[in-house]
Amino acid sequence: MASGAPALDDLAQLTPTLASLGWTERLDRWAEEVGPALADGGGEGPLVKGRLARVNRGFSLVFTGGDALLAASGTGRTGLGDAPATGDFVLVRLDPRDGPILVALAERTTALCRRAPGRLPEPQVLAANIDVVLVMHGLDRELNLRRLERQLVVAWQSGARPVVVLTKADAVDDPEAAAAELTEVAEGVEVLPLSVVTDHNLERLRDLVPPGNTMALLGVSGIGKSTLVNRLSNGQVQRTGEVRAGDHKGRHTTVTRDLIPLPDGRLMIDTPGVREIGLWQAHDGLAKAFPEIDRVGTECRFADCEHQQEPGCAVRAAVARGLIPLRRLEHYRDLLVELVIQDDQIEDRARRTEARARAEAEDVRDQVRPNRRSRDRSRRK
Ligand SMILES: Nc1nc2c(ncn2[C@@H]2O[C@H](COP(=O)(O)OP(=O)(O)OP(=O)(O)O)[C@@H](O)[C@H]2O)c(=O)[nH]1
Ligand SMILES: [Mg+2]
Ligand SMILES: [Zn+2]
Repeated sequence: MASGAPALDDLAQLTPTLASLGWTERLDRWAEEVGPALADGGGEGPLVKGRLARVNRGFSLVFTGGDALLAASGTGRTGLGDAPATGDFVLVRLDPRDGPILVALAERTTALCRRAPGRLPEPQVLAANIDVVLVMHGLDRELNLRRLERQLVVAWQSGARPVVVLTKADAVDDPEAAAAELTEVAEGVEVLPLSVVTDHNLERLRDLVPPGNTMALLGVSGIGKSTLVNRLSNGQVQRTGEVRAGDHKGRHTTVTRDLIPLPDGRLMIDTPGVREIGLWQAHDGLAKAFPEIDRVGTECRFADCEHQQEPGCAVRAAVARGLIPLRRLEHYRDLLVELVIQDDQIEDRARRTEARARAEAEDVRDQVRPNRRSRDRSRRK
């Protein structure tokens, strides 16, 4: 946080009620349901409702409507199944001895999810319970269509509504022309050139996102995610960083995922820039991000046609007739292959986990059996 900037927990005062955090009656019913079960679990102390504003290693900042508190949230201590994520609706127990502990996560309505970095096929939730994903690109650099398409797959898969934001509109002569170029790759998605220098389209962004909604910001480092948060906060809330002069690369200024309430009643989840976002189980998102291929694909001879060499492929026919650009089909196929390989990896892992569990169960049986025999023998005596 920049010096003089309010700390994230000070911003909690901008959401004086649970409702202003996005808490709903559905969540009240959930809390009523799980509350008694948690009490039976043996813990002591009252339960408090809230929303996760930042997840640190072992501890999370929780907004509770007016105040913020720091709760232990390491899965080891809390017994939570899922890893908590920024934007989660939660219950915190105020344990008289151990202090606040995160004890329950509500089922997410939406989740912006990527494949976690590393070898194992695992998901990582970047932002939970969001209404809109701002897929952001900077007009100060060349537009990378493949990156945008990949991000749109991830954004659609979240269940929230994607909006493409082209930042630094003041850096080019004709930002609307840049937006118009994207109609082909962003069918059904609003594309909004935006500038925090001239305030171009800030009102339009507000029109697109009703107060009370939560937006997640997605994009590479240095494109102005945190700058937009600051502009809409009317002040310095997030630290921002200059881009490198030569190649306009950012410096990875933001390192945490933060839920930031805005004075106008909207909420934003600022995220660290990611260069290439890994897909996680995103077949639906792929269909929504490539709607023209999905539509024509229903006419392929085989229902599981991958539009490669299969006979009777309507998509390749549409490409041959110039109705779908080859570039679109090629990228679609690359992303599909990535997802199919991932499906195999997940299945493989599940199979191995099951085999290991079976082997362990047999081990236990082998260890128990001699004891049982000796007990039987002693009984016979
Ligand atoms: N000209 C211009 N510059 C902008 C605009 N928005 C952001 N910038 C500049 O872009 C640079 C990077 O902005 P940040 O907000 O730190 O970028 P970020 O996306 O949060 O980057 P990370 O936190 O590293 O992921 C800063 O120097 C901003 O002043 C804009 O609308 N116009
Ligand atoms: Mg930032
Ligand atoms: Zn096909």
